[in-house]
Amino acid sequence: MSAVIPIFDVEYEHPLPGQGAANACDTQHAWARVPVEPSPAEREALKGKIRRLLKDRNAVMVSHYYVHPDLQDLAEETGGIVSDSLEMARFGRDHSAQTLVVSGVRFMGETAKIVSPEKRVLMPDLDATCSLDLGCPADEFSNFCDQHPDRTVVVYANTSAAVKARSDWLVTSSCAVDIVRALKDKGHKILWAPDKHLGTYIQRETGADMVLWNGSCIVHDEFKAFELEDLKKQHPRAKVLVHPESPADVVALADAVGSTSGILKAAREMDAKEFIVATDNGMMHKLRTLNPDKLFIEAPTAGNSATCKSCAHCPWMAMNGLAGLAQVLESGSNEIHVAPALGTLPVCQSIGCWLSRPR
Ligand code: CIZ
Repeated sequence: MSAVIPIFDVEYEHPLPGQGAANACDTQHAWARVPVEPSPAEREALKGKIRRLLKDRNAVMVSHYYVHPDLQDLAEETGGIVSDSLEMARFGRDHSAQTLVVSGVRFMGETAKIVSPEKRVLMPDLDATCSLDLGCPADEFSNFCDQHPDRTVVVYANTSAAVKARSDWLVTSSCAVDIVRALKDKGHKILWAPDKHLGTYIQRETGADMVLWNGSCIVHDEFKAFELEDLKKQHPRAKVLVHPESPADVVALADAVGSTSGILKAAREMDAKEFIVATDNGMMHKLRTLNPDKLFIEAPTAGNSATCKSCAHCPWMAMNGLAGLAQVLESGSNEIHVAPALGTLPVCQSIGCWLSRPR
């Protein structure tokens, strides 16, 4: 008999219609079903089955840094990759396997499919979503763009295929600052979506004229500056690594601000033995395995006397499990489809980033 999978209520912020750039939001509810941890024996059996099925099905695992350590280790051990969404898509495109099994959230599967339209892209759970994607519905976003026809539309990868298709440029946090700076130097005014904190950070770094969609990531939005200052006092030698989806007062306390790959690089290169890390705690696995001589501490997500909501881990990333992975490999179910009209983003490799179609 299969175990009952608990369903969690997840709150996220949704900009009120017509007010994408203003501060008005309402709180909406979504859900996540997070598989129970298998027993050690079940875990080994599932891993063995997945290894065998990957070979039988000519498939490769592509996992994000935020998913369960088992799915990260298994991806690497079987010739796949653990990385950010940009590298996941590129790796999938360049690999000879005809089936990609993407462990992450839905926009990552869609992006992999857009970049590799001829391949089959499967995901352990197609309902694994993202608050940035949910908080930026395509029709509302399109209206917002229509209100700003003079602006170049730059969107973050954490969006649906339909929102991507409405954009001029598509970026990840690893290249957003460079792309917006280059656009600003060419005289463009920017419409940015959906993450307001990342948008604020890019605006400060580049000085570009930007209007921002008012979305946020439920994980990064929860990091707390006051408590982080306290933690820094307890670890005076620790360097603080912050993802730019975090609030500006948290970013202001950082020794290094970076995307997931930027945080990994900073941890490797900085001359320190202790780090406080403000990003999804799924990253800790890679940080710790690559830097066994260094100490990594999670940045605080709960205020004084308040409890955390996401507790630094995305509930939708947590929907990826070994059982789901084995099941989709066996059955070929949970395939990602992107409507052909939405899936035509060309990939610009010369500057190492994604660009969308010229207008
Ligand atoms: O693009 C990604 O993988 C995400 C969600 C974050 C990052 O910083 O890499």
